[in-house]
Amino acid sequence: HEKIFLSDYKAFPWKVDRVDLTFKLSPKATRVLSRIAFRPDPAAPAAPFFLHGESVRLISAAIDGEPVSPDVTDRGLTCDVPDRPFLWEAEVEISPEENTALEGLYMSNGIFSTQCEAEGFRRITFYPDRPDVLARFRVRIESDLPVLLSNGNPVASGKGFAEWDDPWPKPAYLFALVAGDLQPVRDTFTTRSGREVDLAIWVRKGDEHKCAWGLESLKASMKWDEETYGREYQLDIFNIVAVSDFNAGAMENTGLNIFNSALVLASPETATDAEFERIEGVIAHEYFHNWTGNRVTCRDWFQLSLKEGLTVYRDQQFTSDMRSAPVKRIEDALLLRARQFREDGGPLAHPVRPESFVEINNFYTLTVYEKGAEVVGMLKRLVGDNAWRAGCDLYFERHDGEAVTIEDWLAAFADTMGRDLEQFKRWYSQAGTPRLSVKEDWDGQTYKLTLTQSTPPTPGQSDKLPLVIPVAIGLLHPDGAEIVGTTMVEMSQETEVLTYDIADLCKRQGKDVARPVPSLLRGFSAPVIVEFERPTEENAFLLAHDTDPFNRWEAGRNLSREVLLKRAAGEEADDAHLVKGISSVLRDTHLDPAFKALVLGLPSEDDIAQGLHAAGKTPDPTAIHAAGEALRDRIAEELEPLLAKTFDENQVPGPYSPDAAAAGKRSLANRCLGLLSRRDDGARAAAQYDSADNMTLSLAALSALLNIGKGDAQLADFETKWRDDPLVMDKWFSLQVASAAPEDAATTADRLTGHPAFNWKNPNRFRSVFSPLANANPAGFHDPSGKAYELMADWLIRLDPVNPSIAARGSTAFDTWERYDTGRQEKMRAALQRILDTPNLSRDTREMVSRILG
Ligand code: B3K
Ligand code: ZN
Repeated sequence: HEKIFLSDYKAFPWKVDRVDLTFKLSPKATRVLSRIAFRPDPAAPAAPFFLHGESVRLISAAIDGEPVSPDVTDRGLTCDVPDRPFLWEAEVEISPEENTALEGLYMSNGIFSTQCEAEGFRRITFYPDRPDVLARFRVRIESDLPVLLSNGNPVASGKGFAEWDDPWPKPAYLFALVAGDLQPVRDTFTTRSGREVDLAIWVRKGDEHKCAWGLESLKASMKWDEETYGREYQLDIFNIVAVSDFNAGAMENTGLNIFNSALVLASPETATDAEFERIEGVIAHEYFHNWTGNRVTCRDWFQLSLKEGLTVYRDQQFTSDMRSAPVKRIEDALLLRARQFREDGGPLAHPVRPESFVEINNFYTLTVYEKGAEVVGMLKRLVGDNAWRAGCDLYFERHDGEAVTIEDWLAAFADTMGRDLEQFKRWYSQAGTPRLSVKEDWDGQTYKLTLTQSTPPTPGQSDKLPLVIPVAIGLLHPDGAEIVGTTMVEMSQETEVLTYDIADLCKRQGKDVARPVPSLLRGFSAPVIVEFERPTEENAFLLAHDTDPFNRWEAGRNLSREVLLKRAAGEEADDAHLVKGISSVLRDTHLDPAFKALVLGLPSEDDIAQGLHAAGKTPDPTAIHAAGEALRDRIAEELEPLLAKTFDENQVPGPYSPDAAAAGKRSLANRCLGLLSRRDDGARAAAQYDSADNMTLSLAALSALLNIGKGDAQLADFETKWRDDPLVMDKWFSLQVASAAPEDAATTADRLTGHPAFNWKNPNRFRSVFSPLANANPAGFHDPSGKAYELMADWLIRLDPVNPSIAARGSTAFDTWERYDTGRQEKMRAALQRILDTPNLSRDTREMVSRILG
């Protein structure tokens, strides 16, 4: 399997003027006829004529009407072509029904559907399947199915056929086709220039009542992009299709987004608040790609973060605006630290713009997406709001209709600002999570902060250079007031010293001169780890007084983290400050319930393992789990009356609404419920389960019960009630694995794979068991027996030939093996080796497992 390098990029030697495709759909033998107008591109370096093609059977090919016999391999074809514009025609056969990899054209539940990003179009027909080849597509679909959709505008239809024309040149990865018995749920949106756009979400019969939220979210996104970025939608139609077998979350094909049904369908009875928020965010994300990704696309797949990091950043901004900005920032930091820091600190670490890959699907990572979004956010903080908008405008204006690079993106800002961004660009090329160590000096008058940055070595990158890091800092007086408001320090050297004349500042503000308390990296202004030893009292002080909501939450987090890190390492830890801090937060009537709920959440077990490993200790997942359980018991015991009061006060009366205020209250009440169940034997949870009229309440109640070893009756009831709703059943599977006792986790997962509804070829269902095993139950995954490792390896080996990209993704469960004790290490390595030794292992999984093993 060959490695592809960024440095080897060469333009395609032909331009494509038009693509005409005819699909004669049939589950086992679909015929695809292509007519492609090629024209030599004198600006590109000459190379043999090569078209990608995989799992496609060539029936015939012709150039300008004359039959030709190309050389076909399992990766594509080469052919002698004339040195002038010519028409390429080919007929191929593909089998959507046998396509279990779910890339290219495949069948899901009787629906023909496509997924072409990144390299799926080559499974449909022979084509220069690369993002820098843009063309106008016209598509004819022949089939007896009632609904036949593709990109762009419908231009003709009749009995057994439909034709679509997409006037916007696009790369093949944005091609889409859907055919099936689907129902539309329709709406309209009027753009700011007064054009009416027809919107529709297409679903299977019976799911129509789950589309309202998706449509609301779509209209809100279209409006937001006009107001915030001045970006209007250009086509007359915007279609979304829900499909039940889908590898990713969703796909931004021009005018025809295709969604994993889990990320578009929602009703109060079947989806939780968190899912409503996620759906809103993903609908927005895919819509925002219309400008950042589709109209301005990537030159090659190494530039993936150009569209993904930027679009994630935009969807984060959207959610901040629709909901609560501080809460969203905390949620994003939680995800980044839990998943991206883990990736960046292990064998899979890679830069936001990788330099090589074997299988591009393996690079749709937390680093490309989430760290990429952080880099975009830092750029905005560095250039300021006005230059940000001006730079974005310039980027769109310059590059609309083009396939560009991260250099082009940065140039738009460099040119707007007249500022050099070369050093900033290192964020795209340097892997690893930077450390920012902070030292203080106080002489009674002057306060000095010394900031030192360093980035640890990562695979293939031993030496790191200093980055440009925006560090937002504030200083508090011990009386609780701020003496220096938030200041953005632009760090670019390895070490920076900041000096504050505190005596003068205090005098001018009429305060006693006193050593200040620093509030560092406010708003999580950069994706770095701050290394700063703070006395417990100071964290308690910041939890009570910091004016920056992120750091207020962070201070509480530091308190619980300190307790858990110590106890998980077998040391004593006093939790009095933590308990008192939580109690004050819960009593504070000015705080948002959603924020309180986040303060009540303890750091995840993986977060503690990460922290112990970083401190040079060997994490014991069993001990980490026990420490967390004991701390929850303690908090519940110490604060029972307050938790009960908070629970009662945050009940939301009336019909369900997914808005941020109501969701925040439910989130806080449900956190309280989880803790209270440890005291009331599940009485409140059982009552909530019985009376719940929405999924947020029933699922939280069920989870609270399972977590205290109860809930069998409710679990059975839930199954009976929802057995015909696969999206709800996914939650039923997940919850059991997530809340199993560590020693039972593997057995529970194993038993569930024997359930008649465990359809392992469906990605959502496969993940409903194996993702919580790998991510939500670390003590279970790392149970010293090694049973979970074995089970995971067995299933990845089984899944690999069927769906390599999901199997490869699943192998990241093992990417922390280096952290653990020899016993666990050996068992994990053995499981990985067994996967690697499997005959005919896919390119996807082979690349991942080899990188994990190092
Ligand atoms: N661009 C798609 C992801 C496709 C995944 C391909 N393996 C969804 C998104 O990020 O918007
Ligand atoms: Zn995206």
